[in-house]
Amino acid sequence: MDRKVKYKQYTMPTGGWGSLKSVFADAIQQRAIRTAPGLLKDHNKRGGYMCTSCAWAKPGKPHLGEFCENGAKATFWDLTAKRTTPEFFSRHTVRELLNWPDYDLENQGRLTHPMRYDMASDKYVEVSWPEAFADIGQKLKGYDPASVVFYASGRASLETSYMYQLLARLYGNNNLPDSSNMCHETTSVALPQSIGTPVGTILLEDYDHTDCILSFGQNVGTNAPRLLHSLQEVRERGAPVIVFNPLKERGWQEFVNPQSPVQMATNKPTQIATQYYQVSAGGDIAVMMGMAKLLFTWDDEAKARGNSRVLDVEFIERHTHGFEEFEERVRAADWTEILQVSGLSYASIEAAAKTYAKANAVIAIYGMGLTQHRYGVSNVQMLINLLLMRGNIGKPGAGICPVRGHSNVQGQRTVGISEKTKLVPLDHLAEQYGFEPPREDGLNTVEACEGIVNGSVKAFISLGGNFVRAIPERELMERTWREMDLSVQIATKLNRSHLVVAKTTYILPTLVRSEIDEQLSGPQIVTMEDSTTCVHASRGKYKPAHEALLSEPRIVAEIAKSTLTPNPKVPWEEWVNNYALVRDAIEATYPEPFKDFNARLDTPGGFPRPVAARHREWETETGKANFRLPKSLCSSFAASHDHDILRLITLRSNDQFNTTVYGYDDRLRGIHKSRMIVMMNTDDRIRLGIEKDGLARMTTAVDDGILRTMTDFQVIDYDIPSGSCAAYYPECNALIPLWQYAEESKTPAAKSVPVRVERA
Ligand SMILES: Nc1nc2c(c(=O)[nH]1)N[C@H]1C(S)=C(S)[C@@H](COP(=O)(O)OP(=O)(O)OC[C@H]3O[C@@H](n4cnc5c(=O)[nH]c(N)nc54)[C@H](O)[C@@H]3O)O[C@H]1N2
Ligand SMILES: Nc1nc2c(c(=O)[nH]1)N[C@H]1C(S)=C(S)[C@@H](COP(=O)(O)OP(=O)(O)OC[C@H]3O[C@@H](n4cnc5c(=O)[nH]c(N)nc54)[C@H](O)[C@@H]3O)O[C@H]1N2
Ligand SMILES: [Mo]
Repeated sequence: MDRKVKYKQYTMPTGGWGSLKSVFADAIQQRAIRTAPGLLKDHNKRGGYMCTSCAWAKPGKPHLGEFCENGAKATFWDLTAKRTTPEFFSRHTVRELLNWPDYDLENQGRLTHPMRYDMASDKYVEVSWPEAFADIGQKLKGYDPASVVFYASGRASLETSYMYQLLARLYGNNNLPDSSNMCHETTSVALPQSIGTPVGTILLEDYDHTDCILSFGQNVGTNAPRLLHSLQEVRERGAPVIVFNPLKERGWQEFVNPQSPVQMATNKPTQIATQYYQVSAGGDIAVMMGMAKLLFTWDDEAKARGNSRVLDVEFIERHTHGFEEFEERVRAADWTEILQVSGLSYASIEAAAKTYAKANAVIAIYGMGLTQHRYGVSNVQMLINLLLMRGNIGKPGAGICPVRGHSNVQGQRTVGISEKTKLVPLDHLAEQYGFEPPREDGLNTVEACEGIVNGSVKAFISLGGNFVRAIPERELMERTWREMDLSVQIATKLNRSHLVVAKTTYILPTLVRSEIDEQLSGPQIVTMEDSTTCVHASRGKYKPAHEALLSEPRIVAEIAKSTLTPNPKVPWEEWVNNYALVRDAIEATYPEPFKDFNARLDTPGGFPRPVAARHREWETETGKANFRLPKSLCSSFAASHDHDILRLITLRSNDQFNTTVYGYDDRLRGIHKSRMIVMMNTDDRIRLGIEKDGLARMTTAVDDGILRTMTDFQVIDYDIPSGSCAAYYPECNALIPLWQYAEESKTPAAKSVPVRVERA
């Protein structure tokens, strides 16, 4: 191992000077100040561009600097002065580049020219755009449509995404997996069954009215730092914040707002969590079951004494379905099991339930800690049950708040990027464009992987992302990926998915959102939808990294034109000349959510899409909000009686955006200089015979005939519940079996991989 890890618990608040220092270091390293003068002043502002990092809401009245440390980093890496040119590719074979770490690949900077892999020299060579499109079109024409996958990572705009889904459907399939399949797909399955909407119900202003926050499995300081602005205000009003997370994440503990001169001068942090509980990985259903049990007990007592009820009886009666079965299940649940699975004490669960029961309007926030488990759907539905018990949906200051990932991942689903046909208005598309769309469901991420493994997927088009690195089962996937016929990678920076080549592989470089996108009708606007369903316009401000770059809509349109028989109703060329026409087309397909789309582009704070559950209208089969029974008390794989098998959580450091690794420091967790670490409970480490600061090997503890093992992890004694351990994504993806995913949603269960950890 070349880098010896340094670990020292971080005691500074999130934000504050630590954050500013890190932003400056990054700006200098990427030399972005030179390429983008006035950097960040237009960030997330009306008339400016929307951040390319996370999907958190953008307020109607932005702060002077409406960005966070990680949004700034993402922007510097987009606007870097560094370039990955044809000359770079002529100097390095793909075999050589395959040995480079993710950090070094992306740190070469922006891709500048379309490139095609040349097997004879094992290098990428420059190709002209027309030649690339002609060849891709030619090849696509030759395949059975069922054997082609159109993947999207959640960054592309609503305009590009709409064009892309139409391309797939005109081509003849619904094979439109996207990054959300690995992420909040669990949400998209769980919420419609419970409350009849696939998205969260809160708007940013609900944070002004809430009087309690519940947080499960989300790391705010790293993955949605601007949400801390709202949380800080909630805390300043004195409302409690209850956090459940196996790790003591700094962002949920203390925050110094870099926007506040007083706080910066005094360095006096706002305490965020008022109660913090280190639940075991996979223990959340048990926690919520315990809380629900207590609510019933206290409600019984209130009823007996003639006091006001703990349950919102009127809401339950009028708005919900399935309450009796739920009540029965909760009353029957066994405390011993609840405490064992959750890893928490009775007193802790009781204290959390007490705070919850006192509040009139509660927002429940959650992230990958709930969605990426075998029973992730039950995790989310149990959280909804808890909210429903006290009428915490559809009133000001209350609701469910899934914190989405990529900046337009939610929006891509809204405009038709979905493998599930029931979510797409196919009849409408058929009429609008005069064609018969394919009616069978397409492949999601896991099914696309299965298709690659069994050879039925021949071609893979990737609209952004780093699929090979983001998916589970690395070894098998990389091996079988090479058997594919065609891989087309629309990208901004070099990553491993470009280096694991198919028989024919193209890299097609594109603009980033903060760059000026000049087309025939002038500079273009694109749009995206945030985590709270608000749609924002984004205008690029900076000169493109290279004149050879094409925009994403242009690339999608050119692939379409070279592949499909011309259809006069689909004006690819006019759309690219003027994206406002694509927005008109989106409005025609989705008249209600996108009414007056072009006229509403600059609504301060974005314009919200309608969500019926916000008004207590339930678009479910029962016409009510449904209490749903959890499949198990433990959301992870069957509780093992073998104490030597730990549950591995694979998560993000503070220095990465998914597979884009910005550096080797995870400042907020105090981990520096290496990502090859495993955070362990000291008792577990000693029991397993691993010395302090020693090296460990991790092996997946499943019995399916495949050996998945990785070595050279440096062990860190960390404050994490016994039985759980944590290490970084994407390094650990080699340990995750492809078949280990959430039931119903097929989201890979990246938060509870059963592993044996041994001395290396
Ligand atoms: N800077 C930055 N921002 C990002 C990203 C990034 O990589 N970098 N990625 C974006 C994307 S695509 C997404 S999806 C989001 C992801 O943002 P998050 O949802 O925050 O995802 P993770 O970093 O994977 O961390 C999940 C958290 O869940 C906790 N956890 C793990 N298992 C459990 C469990 O069983 N129960 C509970 N209660 N907690 C658990 C972990 O300790 C961790 O704090 O962030 C987005 N924003
Ligand atoms: N073990 C484990 N695995 C996980 C997760 C986990 O928590 N644990 N999280 C999962 C989650 S939540 C997600 S969302 C996926 C992420 O999966 P992906 O979305 O596929 O991966 P990213 O790392 O976000 O993709 C980064 C690449 O996107 C390209 N790119 C960046 N910006 C643009 C752009 O504007 N346009 C285009 N065309 N390309 C661009 C760059 O070339 C960059 O290299 O990973 C999943 N995998
Ligand atoms: Mo994600």
